[in-house]
Amino acid sequence: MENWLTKRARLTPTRVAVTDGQKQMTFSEVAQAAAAMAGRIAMLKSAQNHDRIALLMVNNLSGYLVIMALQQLGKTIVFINRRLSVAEINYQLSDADVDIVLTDDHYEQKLVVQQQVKFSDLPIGKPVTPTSDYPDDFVTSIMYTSGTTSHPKGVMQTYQNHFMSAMGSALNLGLTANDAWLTVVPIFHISGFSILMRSLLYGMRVVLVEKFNASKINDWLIHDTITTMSVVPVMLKTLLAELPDGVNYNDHFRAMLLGGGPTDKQTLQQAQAHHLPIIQSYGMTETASQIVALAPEDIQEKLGSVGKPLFPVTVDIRDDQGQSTAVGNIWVKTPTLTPGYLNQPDQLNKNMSSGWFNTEDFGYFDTDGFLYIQGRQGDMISSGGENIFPDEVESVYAKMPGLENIVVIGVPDEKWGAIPVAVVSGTHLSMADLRTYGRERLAHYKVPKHFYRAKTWYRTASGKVQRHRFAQALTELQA
Ligand code: S0N
Ligand code: MG
Ligand code: MG
Repeated sequence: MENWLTKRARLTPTRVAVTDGQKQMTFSEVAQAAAAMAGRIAMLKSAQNHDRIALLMVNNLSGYLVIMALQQLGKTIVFINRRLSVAEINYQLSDADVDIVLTDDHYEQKLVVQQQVKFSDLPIGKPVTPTSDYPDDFVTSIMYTSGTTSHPKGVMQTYQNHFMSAMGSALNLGLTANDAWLTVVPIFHISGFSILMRSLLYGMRVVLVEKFNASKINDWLIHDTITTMSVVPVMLKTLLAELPDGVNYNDHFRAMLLGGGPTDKQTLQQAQAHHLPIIQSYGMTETASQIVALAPEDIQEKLGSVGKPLFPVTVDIRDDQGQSTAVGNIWVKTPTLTPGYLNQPDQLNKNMSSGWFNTEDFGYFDTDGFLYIQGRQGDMISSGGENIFPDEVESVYAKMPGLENIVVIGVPDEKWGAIPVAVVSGTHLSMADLRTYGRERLAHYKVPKHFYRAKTWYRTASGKVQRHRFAQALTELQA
C-alpha cells in the first residue's frame, strides 16, 4: 500500500491529526514534520545500516513525531516499555540487535548500545523524501511480551496486521469524520500504538495524554468533543471514582474501549449506572490489539462478555486434544496475528495448528455467540494492564545471595486487579533487602508487594515447586 501518512495528508490535509491539548497539528503538518524529523534521524552515524531502531517514549508530540519519522525512513520500531529496569531494557535491545535507541528528553539511564540519543539532541538534517510504500508484510513494530519462559519475546507486527486490526475495529465501532481518540494507554503497548495506526487510516484526531490523571481526563471527556478512549480496568475504576454523580461525558462520546485484563462485575455495573458506553474487548500484542469486542448495541444486555469476534476474526473453543468443545482454550484465526516472535519461529509455531493460534486463555460462547473469558492457562498475573510472569521474577531472585527459595504468586488486589507476592525460605534477609533487590533489577510493578516466610516448602517428588499449594497456604501465612 502507499505510505499511509502521505496518503492521509493528501486525502484530508487540513483535518487535525494530533493534539496534546496545547498544540495541534493537521495531517499535512504531521507529514512535513515527520519528513523533517526523519532527516535528523538519518544523520545518525549508523542509521543507514540498521533496519531497527529502539524507542523509549511517553505519550507526547515529540514521541509521536519520532514514530511517524521512523516509518517514513522504513525502519522497524522496537518499542520499549518505559517502566522496565535498565537490565530488562538492555536484554531487549540486545535480543533485537539494536544499536540505536532514541529516548524522550527525561530518560537519563545509560543503556548498552552504540548510540543513545535524546529526541532534542538529534542532529540537524535536511527533510527526507518519505518511503513510497508501507509494504503489507513489513514489520513496522516490535513489542516485547513476557511469557512462561524467563525471557521476554519480541512480537513482530506488520502493516497488514495493523490494517486489518483497524478495519475490524471500525467495522464494529463505526467511523465519523469527527472522531477523536484519547490516548493515555502507553504507545509502547499495542493498546496505544494501535490508536496511531487507526488515526492514519481513518483520518482521526488523536488526543495524546502523557500522564494518567483521572480528574483531568474526566474534565477532558466532559468538555471536549472526544468520541473514544481506550482504558485498562484500573483506569476505568479510577475515572469512575472521580466522576461526580449525575455528571456525564460529552454528547459525542460513544465508546470507551476496555481491555488489557479482566474487570470485576461491580466496576462494570458502576459504569452502567453512569451510562458509560463501555465496549469490553479481548486482544493481545500477538493479535495487534482487540480481536473480540462488544458492539455498541449489546452493552446493556451482555455485561461481562467481551463480545463477538470482529469481522476479520474467527474464534474456536478447543479442548487439550485440539477438538472443538463448549468450554476450553480460545483459539483464533485472524489476519492480525503476528508473523512470529523475533528470532524464535518455534515459539509461535508451538501454539499454531493449521493457521489457528492457541491464545492459552480459557473461555466459552453463550448461546447468542458472545464470548466470556474465564482465565488463563499458567500462572500469569495481570496487574493494571501489565502482565507479570512468576518465572521471570523468580529467575531474577534466584541469583540473590543469601536467598535459598522463592515462589511468586498472584493475589487479587482491589486497585490493580492482581499483584505479585512472594513466599521465601532459607534466608535471614530482611523484607526491605528483598524488596530493594527486586526494584533494582525489575520493573517496579513486577516486584512482589509482600514477602512471606514459609514454614513448609511444597515440592513434588521430582522436586518441582507446587505453586498452587503455596497459593492455598498463603491465607494461613497472611494470618
Ligand atoms: C494504569 C497506569 C496508568 C498506572 O500508572 P501511573 O498511575 O502512571 O503510575 P505511576 O505514577 O507511574 O506509579 C505509581 C506507582 O504505581 C505503580 N504501578 C504503575 N503501573 C502499575 C501496574 N500496572 N501494576 C502495578 N503497579 C503499577 C508504580 O510502580 C508506582 O509504584 P512505586 O512508586 O512503588 O514504584 C499504568 O499502569 C498503565 O498505563 N497501564 C496500562 C498499560 C496498558 O495499556 N496495557 C494494555 C496491554 N495490552 C494490550 O495492549 C492488548 C490489549 C489492547 O490492545 C487494548 C487494551 C486496552 C484497551 C484497548 C485495547 C485495544 O484492543 O485497542
Ligand atoms: Mg524485560
Ligand atoms: Mg549489535
